Amino acid sequence: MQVEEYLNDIAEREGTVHLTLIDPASQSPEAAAEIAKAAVAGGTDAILIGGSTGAGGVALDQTLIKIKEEVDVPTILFPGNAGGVSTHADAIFFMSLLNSRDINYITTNQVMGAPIVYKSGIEPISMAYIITEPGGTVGWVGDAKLIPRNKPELAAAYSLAGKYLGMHYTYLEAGSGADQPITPETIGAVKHVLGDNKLIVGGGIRDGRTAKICADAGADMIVTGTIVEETDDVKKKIEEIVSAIKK
Ligand code: 1GP
Repeated sequence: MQVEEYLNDIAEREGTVHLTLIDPASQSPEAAAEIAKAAVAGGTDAILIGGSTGAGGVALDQTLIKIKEEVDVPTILFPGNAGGVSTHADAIFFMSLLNSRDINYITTNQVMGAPIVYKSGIEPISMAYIITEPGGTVGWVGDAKLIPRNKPELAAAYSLAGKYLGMHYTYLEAGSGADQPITPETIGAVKHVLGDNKLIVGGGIRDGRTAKICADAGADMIVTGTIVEETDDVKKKIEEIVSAIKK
């Protein structure tokens, strides 16, 4: 089954998808594979692989190879730039940072990466990427004109533009390690205009309660990354979040 269909099917049947983000720059490929294995045991639906800095090249390829030896769920690239493409993944979030001030993050990296994706046969999943305050490293690197936390209508307008441009998914990002996730008001306003188009929410989600607030507000998919790097028990932590967001 295609990865996009796999994710959409889970969103329909189980209410919400859980995605575990692993940054290849944060640990060895072997350690990343152990995290992925524990996250899958905890109920995560797919592994996202990417990061804003140092997340390409040999580290990315080796991390994917080791993860695929340990888990059967799809591996999806979440690239910070064209260097975040690897032929070892199953799919790629083929994304444009809609609120960047830098054309490199809106179209140029996509132009550089597209021929590699075409030749590799990995599945592109078109996605609008929108960063809100506080934005973190990805907001700085991507030169995003951060959407204020109290301006849901701006996030909704960006999301609608992405939908009208034909993007299937919308990713609302608060930045990895954000002190607070996207507000329920913003999530609700965006989901309202997206309708059946899928909404991914990430950044600053650290527990089941917060994940459930985001899911109840309208998120179809929840991404967590920092918690798997910080916790001593990845399986238990992912179980806590997955059990809070699934029907
Ligand atoms: C970052 O949204 C993801 O791109 C995940 O954020 O690391 O805060 O879970 P966290």
